[in-house]
Amino acid sequence: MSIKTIDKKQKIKIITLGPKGAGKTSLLKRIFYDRFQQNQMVTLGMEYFEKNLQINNQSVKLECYDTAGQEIYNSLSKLYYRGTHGVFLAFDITDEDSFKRVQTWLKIALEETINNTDIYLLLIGCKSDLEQQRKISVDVAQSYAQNLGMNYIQTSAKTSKNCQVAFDFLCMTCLEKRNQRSLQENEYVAIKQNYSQKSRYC
Ligand SMILES: Nc1nc2c(ncn2[C@@H]2O[C@H](COP(=O)(O)OP(=O)(O)O)[C@@H](O)[C@H]2O)c(=O)[nH]1
Ligand SMILES: [Mg+2]
Repeated sequence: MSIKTIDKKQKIKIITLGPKGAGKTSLLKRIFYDRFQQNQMVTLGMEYFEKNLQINNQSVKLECYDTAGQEIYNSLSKLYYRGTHGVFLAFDITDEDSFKRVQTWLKIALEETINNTDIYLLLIGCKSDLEQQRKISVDVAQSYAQNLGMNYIQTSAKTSKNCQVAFDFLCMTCLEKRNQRSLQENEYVAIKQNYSQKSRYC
């Protein structure tokens, strides 16, 4: 009889959140297809990206969903958030309004996910190549992120700077969180089993 190895592929779901024009779709297109369009079309309908990765010897299927137009109405279906492990929370560093609106987005996301602490949010300052037009300083964005327990990374989909770094960081953190949780669950089962074994001898 042969023993089959079952490849238990972990699934990680990542979504983008943030105001229209922040640079969300461009960031994902750079990460997944290594390309950039100066006049990126407004996303219509949900866009889906997928990648199979090997992280720390673990097979991971990464599923990424991009908001598409709905951000205009600040309302996304609960389905969009369901099962999410990681979020690219994006704003445009050259636009003050974009930074204000990303804060509203965060509030909505926290309400929708009922403060699910398993979800990891990464704040992204997009368009870092436009340094001359910068309106939001690194300090302001970083301290906003820090106060809320998030990390902050600046990216440029145009030059590709930090796009892969942000992606790797988000994936690694999500996987670590997932592994920690399953470890805790296993420990809980082990304690429960141990307890019920002991109680039989009482
Ligand atoms: N210079 C520059 N422009 C960008 C960058 N990322 C996005 N854009 C432009 O900003 C606009 C909005 O980008 P898009 O990805 O559609 O934003 P979304 O609505 O958040 O998905 C498009 O015209 C993009 O070409 C970037 O890193 N640098
Ligand atoms: Mg878009």
